[in-house]
Amino acid sequence: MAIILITGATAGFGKACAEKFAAGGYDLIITGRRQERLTSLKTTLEQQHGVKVLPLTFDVRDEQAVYAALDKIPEEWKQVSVLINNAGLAAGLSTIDQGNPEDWNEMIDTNVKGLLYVSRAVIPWLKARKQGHIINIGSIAGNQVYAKGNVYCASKAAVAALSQAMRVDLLPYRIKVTNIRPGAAETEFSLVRFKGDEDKAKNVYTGLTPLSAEDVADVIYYCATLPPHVCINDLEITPLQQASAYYYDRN
Ligand code: NDP
Ligand code: 8X3
Repeated sequence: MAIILITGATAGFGKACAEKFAAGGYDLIITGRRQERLTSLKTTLEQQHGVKVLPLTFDVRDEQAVYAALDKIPEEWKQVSVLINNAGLAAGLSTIDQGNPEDWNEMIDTNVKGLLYVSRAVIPWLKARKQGHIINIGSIAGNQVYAKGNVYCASKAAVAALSQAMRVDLLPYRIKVTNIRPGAAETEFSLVRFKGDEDKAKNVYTGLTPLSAEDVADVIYYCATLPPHVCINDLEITPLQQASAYYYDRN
């Protein structure tokens, strides 16, 4: 059975993807920084679905830690079919002159450089087999900049550009590349953005039925299970009440 590697599987989209692919019978490599969550998810998914799950704990911003963790896994685990580059975050929401450079670094280091490091480690495995699929989790914010989103939006614009670049560079190897661009989805995303402020996080979804992590995982699963000759290059998904990054129809 094929192996799916998911970064950021301790919460949100990544965890929902792990559950969805495990239910489909796929073996999984799940990664994140919160080891206890990975261990608990491994136990649950192995018991519920009879699949094999390899948890790897590392920070995607740490280039050497990424390579050390991925290079040392047993050869049979390197037969990855799908890499889901999902680990990411928004930190803060401020005008461009007021933003905290530490937040900027965290977003660029995670959303852009972390995605590059993981891809650099995994692409040789896909190339060797002349098959595979890289699914990058971008955002609607990568195409449409909203007020105070500046650096987060820029990081996701970079994910869009890198997705196109991967698609072109990996074309001779018949490796699929998909950029998924979700709109508002209620996960731990806003809690992280507002540094644990639950009221601010809840307020993002007021008057709105947002996407759930499971909605997004369903779409990712669809993209990953199409026939071998079909590739979705780019896909935007929003709640019905969100027409763009800035137009909402709230109750
Ligand atoms: P969550 O906060 O629920 O999950 C984020 C995941 O990323 C966690 O598993 C976290 O694991 C992991 N992660 C974050 N930083 C690092 C790091 N430095 N190293 C390793 N893992 C890391 O958010 P979502 O599920 O919503 O977000 C997933 C992706 O989707 C992100 O790229 C986000 O930008 C994007 N997105 C989210 C949208 C939304 O509205 N929710 C919409 C569009 C895109 P841990 O903390 O354990 O390391
Ligand atoms: C997350 C979606 O629009 O809140 O990428 O930035 S948005």
